Amino acid sequence: AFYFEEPSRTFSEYLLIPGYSSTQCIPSQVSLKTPLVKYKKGTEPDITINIPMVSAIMQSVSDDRMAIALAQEGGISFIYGSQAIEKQAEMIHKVKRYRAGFVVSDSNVSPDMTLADVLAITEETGHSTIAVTADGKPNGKLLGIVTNKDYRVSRMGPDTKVKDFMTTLENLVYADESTTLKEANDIIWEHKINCLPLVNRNQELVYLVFRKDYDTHKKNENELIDSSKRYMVGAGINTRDYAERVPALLEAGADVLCIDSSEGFSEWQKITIDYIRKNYGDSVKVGAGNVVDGDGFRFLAEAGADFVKVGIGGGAICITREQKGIGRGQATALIEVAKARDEYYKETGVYVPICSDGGIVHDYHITLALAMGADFIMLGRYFARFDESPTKRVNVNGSYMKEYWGEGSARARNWQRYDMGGDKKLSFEEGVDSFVPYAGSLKDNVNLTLSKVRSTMCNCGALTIPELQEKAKITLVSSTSIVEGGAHDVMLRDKR
Ligand code: MZP
Repeated sequence: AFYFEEPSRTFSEYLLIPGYSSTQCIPSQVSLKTPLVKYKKGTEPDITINIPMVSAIMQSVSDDRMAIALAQEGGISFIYGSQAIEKQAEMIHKVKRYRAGFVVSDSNVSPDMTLADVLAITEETGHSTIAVTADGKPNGKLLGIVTNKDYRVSRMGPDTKVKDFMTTLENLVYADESTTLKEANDIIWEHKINCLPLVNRNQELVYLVFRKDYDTHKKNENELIDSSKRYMVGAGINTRDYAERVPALLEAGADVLCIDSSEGFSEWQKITIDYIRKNYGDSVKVGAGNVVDGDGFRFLAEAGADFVKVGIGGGAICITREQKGIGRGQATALIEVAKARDEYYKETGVYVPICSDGGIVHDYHITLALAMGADFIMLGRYFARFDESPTKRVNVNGSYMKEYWGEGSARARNWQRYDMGGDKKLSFEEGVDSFVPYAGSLKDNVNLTLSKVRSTMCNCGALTIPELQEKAKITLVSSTSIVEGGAHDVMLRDKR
């Protein structure tokens, strides 16, 4: 056997030593922008994120609601793959059709549908107005609109065709992409309508602007309606059903994929990446992992991964180390993989970002992970605590908690994540089912966390993540000094 000479260590065993900070080095000047996918020296990555935080590929963490909330803060979610392909694709689709600024609807009807069908759609979506496009498809040629109010007062029966009923284009007011939100609102009020269709030069429907939504977005009233941006979203895939799952996720609009596996140094991952490269070339971005050493990194980088995820056994809900005896302290794994990433860059001119996945307990662990070489961090427990996570909030002994369970638990049964080419089942558990303390909204928490990260970066004299990686001075701490790091030798007035 090969023996590593040093024990493997985790984040809590390290601290950062402050460096010189100039008067220019203030938190508001810090940029946390970071690459998500690989790029060649001298070029820009195709995808970057504005904050180095991504949410874990887990049932109890990343659904469409989480994805929208995190994208609004500048990060990205990877929607969990341990669900039916259609369901995962629908979540992706929901994120992609959501727009900042105004709520939009792309549920259209064709002129040949009946009024009963329209009423059902308005009830399901909660929108009182529906656009009628030539073939009923979103982004089709706009022919008119129909409202449920009109239908209710009409004497026409439910079988009446929309084409005999709709407000036709000649009588319709609409906006184009040069209309500002304020102008859109004025038109809505002037014409006493609920909804304003937005069309492009070819009179194809771009989306619908609703009156009620304006009020909540008054701050941006001079923004153009076509600047309402679509959010980015990622999706987990596995090494079994990729030939069916990948096309469906891409069709739904996924911006980036990630092979979700507890152990990524395997031929299965190469086969999956080969499939993507053969069918889509480099246009489809796919991350791979997880690995915990330089050999694993190089294997996945050479296989064509767009980023590589690092971490085995450090997740809050993970019992892989206990069950199988594999894994590595997260800090050591990260330091070694970062070294391999830098060597690979020197050799090939290709920078493959690395993601530190799991094991973040305190906010400063994020700063340490970045300083140790991570380009971005994947978090599960952290995000599971928020309103936006998909799980129930429950009262446990008088405290609010959110449910949080591992993908390798009997509850998630994500056997593909642990698949070694055997039976299609989870043979034994590698994760637990648990509660985490409820912590409120994602926005408040992420802002607080990142204010700490920015502040520490300034203490280290760094205004960007690469600068932090270059300048950081990191020290190991003894177990006695770890005790010294918390409040000690005092009696706390408030229980924390
Ligand atoms: P944490 O942020 O909760 O500490 O860790 C989240 C990470 O744990 C996930 O991104 C994933 O890599 C890993 N995970 C998810 N489920 C399990 C499990 O059931 C697990 N063992 O280890």
